[in-house]
Amino acid sequence: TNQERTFLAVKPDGVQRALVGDIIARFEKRGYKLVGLKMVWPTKEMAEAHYADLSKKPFFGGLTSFFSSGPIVCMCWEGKDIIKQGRQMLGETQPLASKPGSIRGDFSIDLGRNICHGSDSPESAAHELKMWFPEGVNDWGKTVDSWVYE
Ligand code: YYY
Ligand code: MG
Repeated sequence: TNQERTFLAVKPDGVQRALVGDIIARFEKRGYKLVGLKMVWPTKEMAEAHYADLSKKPFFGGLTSFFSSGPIVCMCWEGKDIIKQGRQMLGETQPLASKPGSIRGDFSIDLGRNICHGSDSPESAAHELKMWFPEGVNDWGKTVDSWVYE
């Protein structure tokens, strides 16, 4: 099946702007299962590890300072195609390219303040979940799944 898990996070700007509940509600209402949730204030080192693949980019310093500027909300969501669907629900990296109805399209204007993070592949999801949820997540059975999946 395409049942899988992804790492999604509300970045410091989304926390400051009180968008945590709205963002969680979107995934919850869509039918996905929340299996991990916690608030973490990343150190600069954690931000640099999280965005390690972008370390050569000119915006890396600003990005990692921003990402460690306040607490983030770390989530693990589970469900069919959640990695791709999660990216779709986030919107494009560029707010200008993000359609209304997506999180970035509804709430953001500038690239460096685009509210949310989502794993972009099965490999990055596994890597990011290991990094942010080393303690593991919760394997619980969601009883409405037979009304979400055919
Ligand atoms: O995965 P996603 O967040 O959509 O984009 P990435 O290409 O992984 O970049 C991570 C993060 O870096 C992006 O959300 C905003 C920021 N950023 C930037 O500030 N300037 C760029 N030219 C590209 C990305
Ligand atoms: Mg990315």
